[in-house]
Amino acid sequence: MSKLEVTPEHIYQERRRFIGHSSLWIAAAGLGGWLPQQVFGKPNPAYAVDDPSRPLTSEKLATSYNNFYEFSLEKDGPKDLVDKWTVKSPWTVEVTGLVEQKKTYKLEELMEMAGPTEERVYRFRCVEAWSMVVPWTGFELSKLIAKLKPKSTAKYVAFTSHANPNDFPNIKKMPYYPWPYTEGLTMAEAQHPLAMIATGLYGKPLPKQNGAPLRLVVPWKYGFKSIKSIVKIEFTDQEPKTLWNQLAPKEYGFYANVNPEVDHPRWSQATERVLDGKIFPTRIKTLKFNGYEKEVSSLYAGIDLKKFY
Ligand SMILES: Nc1nc2c(c(=O)[nH]1)N[C@H]1C(S)=C(S)[C@@H](COP(=O)(O)O)O[C@H]1N2
Ligand SMILES: [Mo]
Repeated sequence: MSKLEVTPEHIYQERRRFIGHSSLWIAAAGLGGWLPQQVFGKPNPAYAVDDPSRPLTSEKLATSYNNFYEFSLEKDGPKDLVDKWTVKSPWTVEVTGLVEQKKTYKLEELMEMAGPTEERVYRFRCVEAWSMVVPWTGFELSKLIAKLKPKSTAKYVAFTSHANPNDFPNIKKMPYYPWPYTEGLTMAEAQHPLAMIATGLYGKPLPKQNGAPLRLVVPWKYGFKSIKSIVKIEFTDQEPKTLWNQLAPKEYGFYANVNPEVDHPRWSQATERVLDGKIFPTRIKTLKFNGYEKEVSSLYAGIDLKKFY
């Protein structure tokens, strides 16, 4: 990747403004009531990354360097392999478990319940020690949870990804993985205002390789918590099993909070490689809770983060 492929923030902002006022808006409006809302969610200035050492990642890199193991273990695999997958419309999400509004919902219905979408620029840090800064469009998970009315006995929220082997080729190639991809959060984490369901990226509908049509984004945790292409949300009183924890429990815990002081058994987490397309990527210091310490540390008061990694 050359430096030219990196979109400086102001160019991206210009483009966003242009899209906002152009005929594209009218074209998108014809595709269904919910689409303009999700694509053009207004930037929320309260969630910006104002740090010159962490510029916005180029859209090209964020949509071509992916972890989506159902397609491929290679970073550049998913973006091509997704072509054969037609995202089902309407997309449905089963809401089940310890919750009053148990039902299989159309994505449009969930979006209606959660209210208008907005755009937030978040830091995103993979457990493999690379990181990006990208604008997600979506809604606060807490807003949806409030409408779904979990029972007081619910302690966790479990998420499951789509797992049709005809859509996701690597499921057939690696049948010994505990598919479907699963993840989970405590109720307090899921209700934290930073936890987001994303339906868009860079002002466009979420690309398939980034987890279309909806994914979780939990910016203070390692990227693997941000599960893609969600088909099921379950409220439960048991700590949910997660794919990575089942595969390698000593390496990938349930909490997975970004923490420069707790190394992965096989590598340091003190620094990270900026996804900038350079042959020698910029290395920066990793921030506790990925820079969201002020916002989230109270969730973990008194908890030994080395033990609950
Ligand atoms: N279903 C599913 N969700 C997933 C993954 C995956 O392989 N399958 N990879 C995770 C990991 S390890 C990371 S770092 C992020 C990557 O998201 P991105 O490709 O949009 O950057 O997705 C997470 N969500
Ligand atoms: Mo990751």
